[in-house]
Amino acid sequence: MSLMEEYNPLKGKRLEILQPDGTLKQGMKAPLDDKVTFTLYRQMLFTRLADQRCLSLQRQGRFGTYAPIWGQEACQIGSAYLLQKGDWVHPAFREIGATLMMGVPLKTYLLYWMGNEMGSRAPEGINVMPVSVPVGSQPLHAVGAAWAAKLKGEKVITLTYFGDGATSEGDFHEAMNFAGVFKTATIFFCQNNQYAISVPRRLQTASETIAQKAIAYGFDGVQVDGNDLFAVMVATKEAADRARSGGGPTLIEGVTFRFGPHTTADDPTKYRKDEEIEPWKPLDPLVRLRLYLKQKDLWSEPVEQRLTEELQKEIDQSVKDAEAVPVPDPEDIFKYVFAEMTPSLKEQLEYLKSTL
Ligand SMILES: Cc1ncc(C[n+]2csc(CCOP(=O)(O)OP(=O)(O)O)c2C)c(N)n1
Repeated sequence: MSLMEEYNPLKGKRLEILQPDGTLKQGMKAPLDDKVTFTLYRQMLFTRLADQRCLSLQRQGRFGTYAPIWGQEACQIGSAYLLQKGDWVHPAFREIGATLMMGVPLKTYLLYWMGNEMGSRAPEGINVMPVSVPVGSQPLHAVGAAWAAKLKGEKVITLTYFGDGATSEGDFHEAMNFAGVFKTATIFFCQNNQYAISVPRRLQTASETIAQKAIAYGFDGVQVDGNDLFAVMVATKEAADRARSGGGPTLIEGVTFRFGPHTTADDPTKYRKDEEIEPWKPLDPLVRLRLYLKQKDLWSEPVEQRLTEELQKEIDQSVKDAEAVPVPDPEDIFKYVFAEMTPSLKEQLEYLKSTL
């Protein structure tokens, strides 16, 4: 029986492998050897530390705004790790983990949030689309790109990330429908972090799971513990194998929790009580991986300290490099919309110039 059959969302089952105490669920195997597990733990820690730095850069006025990943590292690192050269990531706006995992330099990612459009350009050969702020728009792009690749006979997968809130957008349903009909090689990764700004998951949809929405579109969906790196990887591997072999799309719902604010412009204390956050703390994706690695003598406090120092240095350098890039000309914001500026854009540009 395939994983997707066994974990058909209508059976009410959620794929879990690595338990919060760091042990494997009975009968389950780790999908990775210890060396790679450690490397991915390091990547998750890098992401968390970089995320914390982004928050503090915003608080110091050195960033415009920022949408923190805090808590969702396993969803992104476990899934992006499984992509191959030539595959594409279509992110929303919270995807620092997947973006860095794909090989985009941290400096580039920082530039985007510093307001420099050069931050939207991944280096040649690293296929990460720019941040997509309009909620739910990027699944359509991912399906279109996968369909184009299919028509060209290329075995390319597109992996798109979005939140639980995005599943209420028409775009999401159009993308799912199109992907099902044309059997595109798309992995839809919903990070169900329980909230769309202040709207809780229970007010988002009457479906019991988000994963089950795939069934209506004629393909498989699976719900996984999104704080469990191993479960995310096993589900993504099956989805990727299926997509690559022409079997079409898959919807993965990673059940997780956003520990931080929606963005730096949000105050979650207005809609979320501490009692709600507490039960999620022991489920933290980094904590359980640490416990797992500790049992194997691969993690200890001194190891964590050494790693942290090493990674903080890398982050310091990236911040320095990003801040050394000249601030873009405000006129640039008018330049990339049309080949030739429309009269109203010209008018707005003149107005902006008069105020500078
Ligand atoms: C089309 C559109 N509507 C509204 C917004 C404002 N907005 C930004 S993020 C967000 C919530 C998104 O929630 P979800 O999809 O669950 O992702 P999360 O932020 O939790 O990662 C909203 C409503 C937007 N950016 N785009």
